[in-house]
Amino acid sequence: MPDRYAVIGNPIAHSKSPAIHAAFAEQTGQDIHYGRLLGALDDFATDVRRFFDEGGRGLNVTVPFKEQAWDLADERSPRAELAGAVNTLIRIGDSGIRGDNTDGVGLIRDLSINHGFDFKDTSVLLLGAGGASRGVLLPLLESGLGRLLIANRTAAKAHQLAELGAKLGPVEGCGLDQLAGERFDLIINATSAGLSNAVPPIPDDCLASGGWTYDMLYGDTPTAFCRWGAEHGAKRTPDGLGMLVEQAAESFFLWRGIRPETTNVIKGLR
Ligand code: SKM
Repeated sequence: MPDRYAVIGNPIAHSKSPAIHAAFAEQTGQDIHYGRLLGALDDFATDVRRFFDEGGRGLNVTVPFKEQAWDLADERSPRAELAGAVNTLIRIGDSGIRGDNTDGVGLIRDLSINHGFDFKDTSVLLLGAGGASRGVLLPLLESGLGRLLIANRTAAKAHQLAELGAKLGPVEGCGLDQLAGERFDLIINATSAGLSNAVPPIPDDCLASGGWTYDMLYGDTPTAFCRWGAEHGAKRTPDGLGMLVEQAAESFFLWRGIRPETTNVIKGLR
């Protein structure tokens, strides 16, 4: 019998995780089955406990359950602790569950290894102060960047998130309307504006010459924020598909102790 894993979310039909992990399993010769679970909006914890009670070995957790998964975990990694959200659950011992968050490391690996972005001493703008931003805060602060500015429509939320990271690295918060005169080497979109094909309202000239944009969202065609980058002279404009594959690779590593190859898996999803 293969070891069982799954991704749990609501909705879940769109998830590419089963295809990604099937590719990892085939490539590394691991005997696993990775499925999709539609979590009950009012009873996520029961679904998770049932999965593990029935012998499941690990879960990826996606929207809207990452904060509930954080609560449910018996122990958590430092990066999950700061993220306030968990996207990877791992069975420990006979009945324990460990929570981790692989989204941030996925972002950093995609940008630095797959695309060749050098974070050292760069000035980075992170758009949005919700769960997606919080989830990547610690790995961003550990990337070697010179300055991180979190900008959000409600400035107070950006300040709160910046305060969480302030002991760990050079981070500040501000309102989206306070960016005039600023220039960034990298602008990361962690808002969900793109889901309605919109772009956060930022100044036309806030990308430094040779600067990059990165959209955590992905799509079959360039996302609204990738198009914004291209129209504003960005040198490169990756979307979040590589991040999705890299966070999956990190989860696979946590579960199986093997780091899968990702380049061909990303290509296969395009
Ligand atoms: O954090 C990831 C999660 O592990 C899986 C996922 C998906 O399957 O769409 C998306 C992200 O939330």
